[in-house]
Amino acid sequence: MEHGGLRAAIRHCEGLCDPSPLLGALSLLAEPWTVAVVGRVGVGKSTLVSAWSGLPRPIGLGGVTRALEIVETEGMRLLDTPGIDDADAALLGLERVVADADGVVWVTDGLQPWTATERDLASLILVPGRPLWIVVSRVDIVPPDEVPAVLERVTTLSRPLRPRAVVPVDLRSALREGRGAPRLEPPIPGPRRVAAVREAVRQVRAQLDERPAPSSPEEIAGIWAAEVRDAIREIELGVLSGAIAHPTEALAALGGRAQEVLEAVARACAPFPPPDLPCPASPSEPLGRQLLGRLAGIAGATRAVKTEGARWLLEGELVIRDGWPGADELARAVDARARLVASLDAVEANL
Ligand SMILES: Nc1nc2c(ncn2[C@@H]2O[C@H](COP(=O)(O)OP(=O)(O)O)[C@@H](O)[C@H]2O)c(=O)[nH]1
Ligand SMILES: [Mg+2]
Repeated sequence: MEHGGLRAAIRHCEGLCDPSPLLGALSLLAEPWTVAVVGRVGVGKSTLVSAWSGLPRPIGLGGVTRALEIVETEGMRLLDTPGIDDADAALLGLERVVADADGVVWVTDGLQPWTATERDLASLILVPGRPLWIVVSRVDIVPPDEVPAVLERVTTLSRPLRPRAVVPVDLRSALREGRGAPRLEPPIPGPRRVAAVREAVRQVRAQLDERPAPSSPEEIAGIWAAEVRDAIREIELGVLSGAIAHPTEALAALGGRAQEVLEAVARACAPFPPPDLPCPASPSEPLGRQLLGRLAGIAGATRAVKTEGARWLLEGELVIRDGWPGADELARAVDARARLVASLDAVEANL
C-alpha cells in the first residue's frame, strides 16, 4: 500500500492529536506481505515457496513439511504449511494461519484438480475477502490437450471463493531452470491491514470529536451578526408585546443581552481567546443619553433598539474584520484541522 497518505496524516496530527494509532498502522503496513501457501500433501507447496524465494526447500518424499515454516523473501513472508490431507488437523492448525495472513495461495495438483476434500476444506478455512490465488501445479505432466479442461474445472469449482487468478505452473522446470515462480499481482493491503488502518483513522477522528473545532474568523463574524440580530429581534418583540414601553428600557434590555452574545462568540473561538468585542451603549453613557434624548414612547423604544443595535453590530464586525490579536492563530488552527481531516479522508479513500 502507498504509505504517503498515512505519513501526511501523521504529520498533520501535530499539535492537534496523538498520532500513535496512525504510527501503528504505518508499521503494520511496512511489515512484509504474509502469504500462506496451502494445499494437499505433495501438490508442490514447498516447491512453489522454493521457486518463489530462490531458497531451497525440502521437497517431495522425505521432505514432507511437518510444521509451519516461514520463508522471508523480498518484502514477502511466505508460510509453507504442512499438507491438509487430514482434515481435522488441518482445521486446527491452518485456520489461524490463514486468518492472520494477508493473502492465500492455494496449490492444487493439475493431475487431481480440485478434489472433493479440497472443496470442503477451502470452504471451511478460507476467510471471505482474503485475497486468494489458486496455483495449478504439474501442468507439465498433464496431457496438453487436457490442460484447458483442468483449468476450466478449477476455475468453475473455485468460483464461489472468488480467487484473483487461477495460475497454471510447471514448478519443476521453474525450479530446475531457476526461473522462479510466476509472480502474483503486486501486494495490496488486504483486509487485515485495511481493517487496522480504518481503525487507526477512526481513533484519530474520535480524538478530534472530543475537542470541538474552533470556528474560522469568517464564521465568527457570522456568529456575531446572528447573535446580535437575535438580541435585537428579541427586544423588538418585547416592545411589540408591550413588555418594553420606553426607549430607556429598550436600550437597557439590549445591554442586558450583551453578555450572552459575547459568550456565544467566546465559545466559538475556544480554546483561543475571543476578539475584544464592544457592548451596546447603556442609557447612562453619553452615547445612550444622546440617543434617548431624541426618542420617546413605543415608537422610540423600537427606534432605540434598532439604531443602537445596528451601531453595535457594525462596530463588532469591524473589530472582527480588522483582525484581533488571536485571529491568525485561530485561522491557522482551523486550517490545520481541515488539513488533518482531509488527509484522513484521503487515507480511507486509498484503501
Ligand atoms: N512435474 C512437476 N512436479 C512437481 C511440480 N510441483 C511439485 N512437483 C513435485 O511434487 C513433489 C512434491 O512437491 P512438494 O513441493 O514437496 O509438495 P508439498 O507437499 O505440497 O510441499 C516433488 O517431487 C516436486 O518436485 C510441478 O509443477 N511439476
Ligand atoms: Mg511441503
